[in-house]
Amino acid sequence: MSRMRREFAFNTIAAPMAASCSRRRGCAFLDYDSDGWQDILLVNGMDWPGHPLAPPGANKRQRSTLQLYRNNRNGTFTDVTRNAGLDIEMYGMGVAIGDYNNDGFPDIFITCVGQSRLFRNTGKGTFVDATRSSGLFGHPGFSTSALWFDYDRNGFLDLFVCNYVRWSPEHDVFCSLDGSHKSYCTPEAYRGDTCWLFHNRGNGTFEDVTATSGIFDSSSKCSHVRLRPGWLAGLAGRQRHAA
Ligand SMILES: [Ca+2]
Ligand SMILES: [Ca+2]
Repeated sequence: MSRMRREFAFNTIAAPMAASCSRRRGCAFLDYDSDGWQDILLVNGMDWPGHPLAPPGANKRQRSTLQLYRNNRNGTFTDVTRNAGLDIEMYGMGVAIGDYNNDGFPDIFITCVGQSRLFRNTGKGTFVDATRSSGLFGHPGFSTSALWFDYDRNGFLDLFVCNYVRWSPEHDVFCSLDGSHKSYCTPEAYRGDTCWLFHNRGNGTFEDVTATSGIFDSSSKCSHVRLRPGWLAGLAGRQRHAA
């Protein structure tokens, strides 16, 4: 056996993106304009109301939105967030890409703290918020991740959404490592929350089938979801914390 070690090096090309993206969460490659070149979507959170201005001394709150970068086909990307209609603030956590209306253009589902959002691709380089018109509005949660998959094989992608724990600013729990200063709590400090399954009716709308499908579990604390290769069933994972 050769003892030669193969070493690899990667050059960063993300500096222009990182400059304005301090609250980065999920990200995705998608060819939103169907030109055959993968584009990049970055998910951001945002400050809570009353959060101290950053950087200190600033007199204006920094906006933090989704960010979409179009592939220029030459190794560079252009920020097209505003022109694409995605210049929107939210407490974003994750992203799932899928063509839920089978028009050939990938659509975007953003999991959020609060109301998650569905953005329909118009096929003209822009997106429209379809959260309400699709029937997905009215489901606030601590939604961490999501998955598109056709569980009933009717030809339309259905949507599985992971929820972490029951939490809101109004019902926060004080945890501390030193007995005085507030720190992040482990999931054990909170009640769980069920994941959701939304059935795609095939007409641009979804119905909540969480209960009828057997998905409902109010003790769940789900941080991520993935499909096992060759399996229809998804695998929802619980975040583990060291004791
Ligand atoms: Ca593209
Ligand atoms: Ca679509």
